This record gives sequence, C-alpha cells and structure tokens, in this order.
Amino acid sequence: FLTTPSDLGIIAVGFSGGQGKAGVDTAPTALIEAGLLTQLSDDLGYTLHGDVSPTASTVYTANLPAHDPPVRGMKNPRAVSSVTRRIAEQAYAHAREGRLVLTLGGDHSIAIGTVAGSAKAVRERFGGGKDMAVIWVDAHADINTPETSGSGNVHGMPVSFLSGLAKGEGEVFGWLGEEERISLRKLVYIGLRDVDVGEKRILRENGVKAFSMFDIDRYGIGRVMEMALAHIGNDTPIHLSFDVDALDPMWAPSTGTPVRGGLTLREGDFICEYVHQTGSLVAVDLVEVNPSLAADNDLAAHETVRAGCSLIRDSLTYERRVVERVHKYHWPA
Ligand code: 6HN
Ligand code: MN
Ligand code: MN
Ligand code: MN
Repeated sequence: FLTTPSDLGIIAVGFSGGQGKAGVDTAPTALIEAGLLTQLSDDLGYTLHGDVSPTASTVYTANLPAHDPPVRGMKNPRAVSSVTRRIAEQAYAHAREGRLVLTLGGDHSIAIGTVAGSAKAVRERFGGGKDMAVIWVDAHADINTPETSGSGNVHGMPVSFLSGLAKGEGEVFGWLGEEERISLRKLVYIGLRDVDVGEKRILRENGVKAFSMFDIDRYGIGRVMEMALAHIGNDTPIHLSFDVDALDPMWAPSTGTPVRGGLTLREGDFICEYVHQTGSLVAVDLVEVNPSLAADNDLAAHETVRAGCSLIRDSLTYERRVVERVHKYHWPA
C-alpha cells in the first residue's frame, strides 16, 4: 500500500477576489520565476502536470461576472464561487489521476476549491470511513460565516463553507455538495493569533482543535505537531492549507493581512516537513503571497516568495539534504 508517487498536479491560481488588495494574483508567477518548478522536478524528482505557463493562472479570472454585487455581505460572491468551482474540478481531476496536488494562490478563498476537490476525491477513493483531515496553518481562522464577517472578504470564510457551517445557494456556492465537505472534527489549526469574536465562538461551540502561537510557545512546535497528528489519527489523508501570513512578518512581510508574533521560517518549514513525513499528504496550498505589497521594498517581496518556495519544498519532502519522499495515500488512475 505504501507507494512513492512522483506525479504532482500543479494548479496556479492568480486570483485576488476573496479580499481587497491587488497583487496576490501575481504570486504563482513570482514563485515560478523564483525557480520553484525546477526545484520540484530537478531536486525533488517530481513529474509535474498541469499548465504552469505564466498566463495559465489568469484563466481563473477570465470571464468573471461583470456585475457582482454583494450577497449576504460577501464581496465578489459570484466571482469567488465560479473560480473556486473550477479549482475544485481541477484538484479533483489531478487527484483522480493519482497525483499529489499543489495549488499556488491566490488569496485564501481559493481553498474552498482545493479542499472541496481533495475531499471529494478522497471520499470516492477511500470511502466514508476515511474522511480527509485538514491542517490549516494561518494567523487567522478563516471560519467566519457571511453573517459573522466584519469585512465581507471571502478569504476569511473558506472553512465555514467547507464545513457546512455556512450554506451556499444557487450561483453563490450552490455547487458545494456533501461530497466536498470536511468534518470540523478532523480540522486542526496551527499558528492562530488574530481570531475574530464570532470565530472564537464558532471554534468553542464546535470544539475545533486549534494550536495558537501561545501553544507553540508553551509546548514547542515539535510537541504541537505530535498533538496535531494524534488528534487527526494515523490513518487519515491530509490536506495542508498554508497561509504564508502564519509566518512572522519578519519572514513573510509581503502579505495582505500580516500579524506580528508569528512562526519563524524554521517552524513553518518544520510543520511542512512533519506533515510530509506522515506519508498521508494528498494536497498542499500555499496562499496569500502578495509580491506587490512591498513595491517600495523589493527585498521584502523577494524574501516572502523565497519563504513560500521553502514551505512548498518542505511539504513535498523531508530531511532536505537526504531528499526522502513518502506517500501512503496514492491511488492509481
Ligand atoms: N486570510 N478575520 C478577518 C476577516 O476579514 O474575516 C481576516 C481574514 C484573513 C484571511 O488571511 O486568509
Ligand atoms: Mn491569514
Ligand atoms: Mn458538487
Ligand atoms: Mn488564511
């Protein structure tokens, strides 16, 4: 059952409609120009699939509805819904081909698509008893419902739609079905430090497992990862959704909603290596890199892109110099 697939499906999503700041749509190109794909193919030995041409990521924002007024306070609701629907189909299709799925965001609203696609593929392949786990690494919980959100930005809501706490309807997330849902019992947060009042209530009422920066200081990242994986269980496929703002702005300054007091780059890399090492990883997202927010400071943008490449590499391998890969949940097409 233990296999070492070398096929990686890549989805480049230059999309910024889940929040208000332009520039996050250029991240896939910036990551690729920094040499990410060469590192994945030449250094780590993956065979890459998917259109990763510089213009590919723009297809997700082509043909978006011209008229897209708020729905239940959500901004750009139809655009986010149609883009994430396409991503879900892409992620599902890659997974069905037996590929590990890597998605380059984009703001975090795109995880509605990536997680939905993974959840559906895992459910089909392994059956209901093996619902997928999600490890959400972020300064924020991204679990606002449209009703609790103060900003109306959908990048603060993906987890509520994915878990069914918020229900979609018609052209705004009506496509999200039971088969794409995740269970809040198999969700684990790491790195939280800026959680809204309504989100805290949701986390408490649903008993969601969350390791804040306090827990990381208290136990250390090694023990936190042990506890996180103990909660998920040994035998569960994992989708890792990594918001670069989980890192301290010292390491990742070019992001839309930075919060000080975050993870060191090494702690972020450790999380990725640790998750990879379980062999249970089925998909990775890297989101919220926004190179243009540091236009006055090229170094800041460059450092953030570099941090993003490092996190991705480490989620796809471990013991960097030894270059070992391990994959349990691989399925043939
Ligand atoms: N992210 N909780 C805030 C909101 O607008 O709902 C911030 C969300 C940030 C989202 O960083 O992916
Ligand atoms: Mn965040
Ligand atoms: Mn569906
Ligand atoms: Mn986020």
